Amino acid sequence: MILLLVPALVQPTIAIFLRKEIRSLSTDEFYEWSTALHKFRDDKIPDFTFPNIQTITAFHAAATLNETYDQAHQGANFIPLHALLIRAFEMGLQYWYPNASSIYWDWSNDPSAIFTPELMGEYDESAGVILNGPLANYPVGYVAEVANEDFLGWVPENQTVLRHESLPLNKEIVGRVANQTMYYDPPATAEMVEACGNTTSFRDFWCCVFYVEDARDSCNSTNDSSESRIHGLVHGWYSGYATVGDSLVRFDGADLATSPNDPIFFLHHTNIERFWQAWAVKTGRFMATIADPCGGYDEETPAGHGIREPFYPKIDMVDAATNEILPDGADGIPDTPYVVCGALYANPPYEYDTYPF
Ligand SMILES: [Cu+2]
Repeated sequence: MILLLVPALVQPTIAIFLRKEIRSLSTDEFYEWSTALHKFRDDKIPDFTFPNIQTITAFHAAATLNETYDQAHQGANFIPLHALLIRAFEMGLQYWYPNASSIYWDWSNDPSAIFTPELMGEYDESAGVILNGPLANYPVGYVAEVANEDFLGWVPENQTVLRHESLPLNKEIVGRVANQTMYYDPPATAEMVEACGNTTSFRDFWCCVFYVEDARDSCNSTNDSSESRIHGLVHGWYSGYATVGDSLVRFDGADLATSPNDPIFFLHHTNIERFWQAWAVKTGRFMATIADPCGGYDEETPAGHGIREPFYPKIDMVDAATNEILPDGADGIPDTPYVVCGALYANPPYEYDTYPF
């Protein structure tokens, strides 16, 4: 007799679709994906939490610039919050092109190879737009793009300073100058990624993937090494310097808050999400339980990062009863890392073509 071991949390109720590396898409597939991206940017989807990409940027910025603490990055929320945004981005694309998915960029392998006229395009620093290819004219010089109603609608009234103090809103910022010489090439290696696969707690895992100066305390000193800088190194690599007025500023994704305005953000973060899924398969799903679907998420995180603390701004996309992410929520309960883990970590509707460890 053969015993099939089925993890208790996996509920195979949703059709599983595939997330692929950008370079493994056919020309037609990437063209369709890009067309959906333009539509998601320029049009509006009715009855969807994020009617366009700009609103994802706005939510991300508002969470980042929360007056208590950066709720998007500097704590354990970093993983589930970005996974939710990646899934929301994907749902937006799928509205316009049902076969779309969140494609990823494996930047540990010849990272420059995607900034070509066939794929993500070359970038015009002075104009702030993508010059050629299917994404031609997509603006990545972003500040003007977010200073609109869609953006401000997410931001609490008392939160008037929306940006890091060194990068005030409405300054002209240039978005992407990939492969700057002051960065490693590749920005992070497959070995560094693999090291994250060897972590045995959720805390060590997210700390390994994420790194900025301010997170050092919450990640503790053992993570002050190159292995812990992966996410930020890649942002810096593809953004290079940002120009703010007359000066050059080196910053995360050019800006930690508004980085989703460059579509490469979603490919980078889908890759990060791929690590989470790989870790789930390798370790986490063994650790995940009904009571703790995040598999060891540490409650002792900075303010705003508790596993049962609602994301802020509040958002409702997860239907906790079915463990599904729906376009406009279903249960009326603000989402938390806990329910996102239940939907995406224990019950993802997608899988990847390859896993890094
Ligand atoms: Cu972010």
